[in-house]
Amino acid sequence: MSRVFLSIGGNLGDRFENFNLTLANISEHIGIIKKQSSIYETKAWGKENQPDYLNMVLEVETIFLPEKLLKMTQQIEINLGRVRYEKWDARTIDIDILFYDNEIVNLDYLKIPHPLINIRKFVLLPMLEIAADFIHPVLNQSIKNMYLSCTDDLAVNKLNFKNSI
Ligand code: PH2
Ligand code: MG
Ligand code: MG
Repeated sequence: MSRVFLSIGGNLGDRFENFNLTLANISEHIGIIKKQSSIYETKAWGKENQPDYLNMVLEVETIFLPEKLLKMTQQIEINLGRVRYEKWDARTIDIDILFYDNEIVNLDYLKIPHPLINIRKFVLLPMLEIAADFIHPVLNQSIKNMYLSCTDDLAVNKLNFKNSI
């Protein structure tokens, strides 16, 4: 069994329903959800003039190896109606592999840890809630330290119905 952290994000369609369906798909096809953060409403990062996102982070126990896990997350994105146009465009759902145990993967199409974790508050804040002491295997810093030194100033607001989905 491997311990993975997944970031879920989406800003198109019925965002809450898309999160519900994504969590159900992850439980059914990928593994046991051990922890889930609250849902956060966040300003679009990297590209302006988009609807606000919902974001959350999950800790999942899975038997799948990284490349297979990527395929499964991509299939769930497709099931949820995701269409890819350009980088950082609005989307119904995005599932990113943040960490896979302490492993480092450096393929063209898959980088683990996700390369942008330390500059995105919409990832660090939800992850801080469920795994503050987890150490980034490349940067050798805890989530808490990365959060405290992160200069991203886009709003990340916790919604007040923790774990209602
Ligand atoms: N994902 C992106 C680009 N920008 N901004 C927010 N707030 N949340 C996201 O999940 C997100 C983003 C590319 O994956
Ligand atoms: Mg992403
Ligand atoms: Mg992605």
